[in-house]
Amino acid sequence: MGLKILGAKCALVCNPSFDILPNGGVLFEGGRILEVGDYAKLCTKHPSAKAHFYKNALLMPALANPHIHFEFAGQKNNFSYGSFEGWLSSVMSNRSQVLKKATAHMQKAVCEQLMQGVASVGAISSYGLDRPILKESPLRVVFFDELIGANADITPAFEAFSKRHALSLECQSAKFTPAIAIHAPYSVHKDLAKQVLSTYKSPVVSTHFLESKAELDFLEGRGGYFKDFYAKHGLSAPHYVSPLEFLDLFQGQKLLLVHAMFATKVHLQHVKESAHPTLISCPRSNRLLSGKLLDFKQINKAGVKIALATDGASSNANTLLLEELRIALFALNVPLLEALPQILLGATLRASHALGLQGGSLQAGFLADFALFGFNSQPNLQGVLHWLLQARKVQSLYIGGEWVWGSKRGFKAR
Ligand code: MCF
Ligand code: FE
Repeated sequence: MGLKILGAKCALVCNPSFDILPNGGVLFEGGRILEVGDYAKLCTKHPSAKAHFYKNALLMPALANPHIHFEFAGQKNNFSYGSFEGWLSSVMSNRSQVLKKATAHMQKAVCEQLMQGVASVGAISSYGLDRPILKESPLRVVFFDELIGANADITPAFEAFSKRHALSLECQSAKFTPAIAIHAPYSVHKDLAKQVLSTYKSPVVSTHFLESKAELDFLEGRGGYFKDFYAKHGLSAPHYVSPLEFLDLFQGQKLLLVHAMFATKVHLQHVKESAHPTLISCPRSNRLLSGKLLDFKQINKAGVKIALATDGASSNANTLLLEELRIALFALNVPLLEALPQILLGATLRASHALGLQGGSLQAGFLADFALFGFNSQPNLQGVLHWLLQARKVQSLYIGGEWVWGSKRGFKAR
């Protein structure tokens, strides 16, 4: 413990105005940031603090990946891509094969997050297989026990969920926050969702929403793919009168609304008025399953905050967040230099806020989770753009003020 100062050639504050500080620094203690500013000035003002300056580096709040399925980390070519319907059918037939080899792949996926500079994750857990691994990992975890169960007899699914969630609640700590995910409208009976959400308080709630046209057709009573789906799998169909009835499950909640590819202005307005949503966009997953990317312009226009995530290897090529951010930079329908802050805030400040954490920005009172990357450009927007184009690996990662990954530099007394 004790006061510490970290500094670097370029400090990316990740505040809403996207400030960039040349030779910037942070003063921190006990896992929280105390002050942010010019590194040399911080050192003069706090002579008792131990300090380290990273010369050719970029200092930023550690990244957050607010939506990832670790349990499916072993998925390589078991699931079919190109249409949501084909994907879901392949999940139904092949998921047990993928889950069999989960453990080693989950460990690797955790290391990959750290290696990318990710400190916080929103982990969607369908079975609880990832709980012990994430609990033991250095990551800051919001652990979403995911509810699935379409049958009208809700008791068995409620009891099974309660057992899993009780195990997660036992793991609660400063770095492990149990929470609830309602999988999707097509897989969760509304009475089951209501019972879970009224029985257990969750700091934030996550849900997959309108990822596909098939789901919109189903919710608007047009049949389509889901018409025969339930009978084919020996399940009963959940029923909602409209997408709005599903959204009403989350009244007053801090909500991670994942995908929302087919959400209309009316849906977005409704959820904005009834809950506190952040739309979590997973660009590669959306391209692979639904064919296209989210229309960011539309979402910005609707005034809904956006964060970015990788989703799981179940619907992606890998779970490397820096790669996801670059793809977003190339593909979004927003001018490049407007997209850059939006993307970086979407994987820091907004992602952390969506997870209910006070992190993702270099500001007093925020979590002392820092990522340092090699940086050879000028400390300005162009420099940051070139950094993102090239960034492959974090140089050092600190979580809760402690070094956890990469090269370890000693702080020196002065
Ligand atoms: O986000 C993607 C695509 N949409 C829905 N679900 C999942 C995604 N990646 C993994 N899943 C899991 C989900 O958690 O697939 C299963 C659930 O366990 C689908 S329900 C049979
Ligand atoms: Fe997902």
